[in-house]
Amino acid sequence: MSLFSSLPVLLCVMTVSFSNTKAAEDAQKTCPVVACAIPVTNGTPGRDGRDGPKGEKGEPGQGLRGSQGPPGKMGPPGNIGNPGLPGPRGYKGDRGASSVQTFSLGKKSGKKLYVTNGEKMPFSSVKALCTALGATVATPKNAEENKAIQDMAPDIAFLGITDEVTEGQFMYVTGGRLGYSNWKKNEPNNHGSGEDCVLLLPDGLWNDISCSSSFLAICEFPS
Ligand code: MAN
Ligand code: CA
Repeated sequence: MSLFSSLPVLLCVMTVSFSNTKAAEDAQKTCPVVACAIPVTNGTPGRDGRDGPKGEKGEPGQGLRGSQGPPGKMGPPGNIGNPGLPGPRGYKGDRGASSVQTFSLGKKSGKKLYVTNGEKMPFSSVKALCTALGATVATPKNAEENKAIQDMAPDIAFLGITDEVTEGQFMYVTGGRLGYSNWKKNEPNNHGSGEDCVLLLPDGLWNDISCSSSFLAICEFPS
């Protein structure tokens, strides 16, 4: 390559490399215009270079924000949680139904004490109840006791007398034949399919009745 052909290129490079205006002017004085004005036939443009590196993320846009989309689908259920703490202590419950505490004291007659819980039940239950109390079914042995039971009884009650062992032969359930009775007129009549138990009616008179029917339970304590 000759010096002549390489000079314009060199000078032009010098022209654009000056950053100082004064120096650039000086360079223009020393750089013949003709040198940079040499007609150059441009070649065809080169191919595009490769893509540069990715730029930084831009600032958020200024446009209006769109409306909120619909809710997404429900996710899967979570794991079962731990058991909770024990709850507070509950209120005290009601008193039981068939406790000795529910009996009310009856009237004393001589040495006897009569008690009732006001419940009606078959004769077998009356016997079981009085036995559980350490007592026996109320059994008047004379007119005074009969009156005492009549006065404290709030309703028709069973007496501790039956003819279950021998029909027509009434006896005390504690044993022994009757020494006192107060039958209503035409009683005992063993009505219907049979009546082996005895009721004390509100007027103090007695009537035989089925032992499976339910009437008031009255028990008696000695002494
Ligand atoms: C009537 C009379 C009584 C009998 C009762 C049975 O009152 O016949 O003798 O015990 O019925 O319900
Ligand atoms: Ca009868």
